[in-house]
Amino acid sequence: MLALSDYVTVAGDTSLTPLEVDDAPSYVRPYIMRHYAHAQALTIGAQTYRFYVTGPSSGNAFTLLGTNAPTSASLGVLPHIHQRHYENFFNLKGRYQLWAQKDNGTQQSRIIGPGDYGSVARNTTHTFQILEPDTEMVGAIAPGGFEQLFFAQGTNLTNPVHTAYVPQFDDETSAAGPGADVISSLESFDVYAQLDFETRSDLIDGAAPSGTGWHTETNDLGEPGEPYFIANGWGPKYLNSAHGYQIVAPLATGVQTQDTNFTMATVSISVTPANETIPVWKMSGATAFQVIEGSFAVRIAGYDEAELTTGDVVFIPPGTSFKYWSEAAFTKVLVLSGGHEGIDQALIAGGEAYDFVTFPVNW
Ligand code: KMP
Ligand code: CU
Repeated sequence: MLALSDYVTVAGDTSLTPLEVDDAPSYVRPYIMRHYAHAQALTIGAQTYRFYVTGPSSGNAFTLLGTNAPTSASLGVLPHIHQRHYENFFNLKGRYQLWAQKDNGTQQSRIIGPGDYGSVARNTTHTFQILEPDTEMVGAIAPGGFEQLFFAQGTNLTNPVHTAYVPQFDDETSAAGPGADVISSLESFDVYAQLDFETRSDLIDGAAPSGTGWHTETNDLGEPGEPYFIANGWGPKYLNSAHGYQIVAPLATGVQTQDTNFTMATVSISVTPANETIPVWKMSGATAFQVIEGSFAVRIAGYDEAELTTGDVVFIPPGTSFKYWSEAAFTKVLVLSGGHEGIDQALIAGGEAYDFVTFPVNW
């Protein structure tokens, strides 16, 4: 039996449970996970996967995973479809190629560089290939739980150094994912192999088919169910000026994700003006932030303030009060939300259309 004093926190510690964890919790609670944390790291060929948010840690809202891998001469996974999961591909660093094709639609391919995004709705054939030595793909998959596939496929990695991926001294180690026999056996994990899919290689200026204006023209969010791609800075943007400046660039909204119940955006945050209060948020859905650049401070009700830098993740359960601000002149984060009314949508509703990726000069 616990004595009352067991519940009393020591001086200076405002929480019963530390905020920082090494693996995604098995139940819904606030937490911070550092970039390259253990995060149930596993390898599939040359790729190292980490799971920053999982089905259990998010109440099945979404999975947030990181894939670090070297340049590869082959596809990272054989072409496949998911019937239940919507996959969002973001690039934290390096470069990869993404292919996506819906039903009998045109096969799309893009070179996805830092800050670029590709949207792969359900029932879209897709695959990818890693193109640069220091590449990190960010995968945001809704609903949560898709990580079970990787837990079943991967080899657990012990990595006290927290190295991004395991150096491959052996040319025999396949950069590719599972073979045709294995990928065809994964239907219980919502993976349906599309072994007849032939990846097009006729890219011009990083895109196929030609004429998409990739990285030269603006990108819109797509029609529901259709693959679409948003180059870094080329998508729609909104300026929220309520407490300092925030530029919201939506990547997927309820219009696209529909009943997979998810939204995703980047938010660029200025310093806080002198004498400005920092607002308290309480969202109805799960919220996760992953830092892309800068220094992101967060204070969750009942916990000490925490400081996050590139790649670090904070997860905030529905109905939990929190505030955040930037400790750097420019901080950019990826924001994932369960439901259709995430913090990205709230910031857009309180903002106005804006054509720039940088803040105005004056308050
Ligand atoms: C087998 C698979 C998948 C896989 C790797 C495999 C799969 C899948 C992904 C994926 C990887 C990175 C992301 C998003 C998705 O990898 O189905 O950011 O979607 O070995 O079946
Ligand atoms: Cu997939």
